[in-house]
Amino acid sequence: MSHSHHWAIAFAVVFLFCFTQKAQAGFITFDNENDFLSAAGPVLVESFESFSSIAGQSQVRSSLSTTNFEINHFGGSNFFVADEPLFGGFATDGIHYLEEVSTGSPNTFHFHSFQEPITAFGLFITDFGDFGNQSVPLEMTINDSTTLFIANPGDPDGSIRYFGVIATGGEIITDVKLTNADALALDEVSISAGVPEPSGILMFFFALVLGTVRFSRLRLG
Ligand SMILES: [Ca+2]
Ligand SMILES: [Ca+2]
Repeated sequence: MSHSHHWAIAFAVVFLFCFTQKAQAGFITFDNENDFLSAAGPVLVESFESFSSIAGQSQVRSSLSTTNFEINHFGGSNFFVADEPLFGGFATDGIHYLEEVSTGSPNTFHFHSFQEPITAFGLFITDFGDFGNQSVPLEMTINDSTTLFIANPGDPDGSIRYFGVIATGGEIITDVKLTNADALALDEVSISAGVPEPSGILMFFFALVLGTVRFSRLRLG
């Protein structure tokens, strides 16, 4: 196969990939922190270490104002800043994290009022899916218009998972709602830093294309 054919394959893959991503409403999801961070580029991380906690769950909140965004909570009995592992929830960085007090149908963390438009949002979720209404999935709704499925209940007590979303094609993220019907915990909320450049995500796709071409050579060459 000639070199021109290899380039034809590469361009076809890029074209099909871009086309497919547009069809998916401009959002790509990740369940691996390293993959998310590689594609997102520079991020700001909120680990909740600077927020005071009171041992146990005596300081219940319905909102929290962080440096770069606001959090509101509705459903269930809101949340608190925990400073020790409780009920299966735990910090993934430092010792502080956010812990929902009780189950609800649904329970929602609402992230909004980002200081600048963002294109990437990711976080660690612990202790999802071991309790509460087992018919309600874990979902993330972006800009009140696109709902992304994360997982069905059924994870064991003390489980950990990562979820990240990156906007493509000029989309921005202004509003994020994380909904479930369990009492989950979260930590390390990462958002893209500053006005994004497409280079990070393009390099991620370019690596995929190179992998495809190399595979073709091995198979056909
Ligand atoms: Ca933390
Ligand atoms: Ca739970």
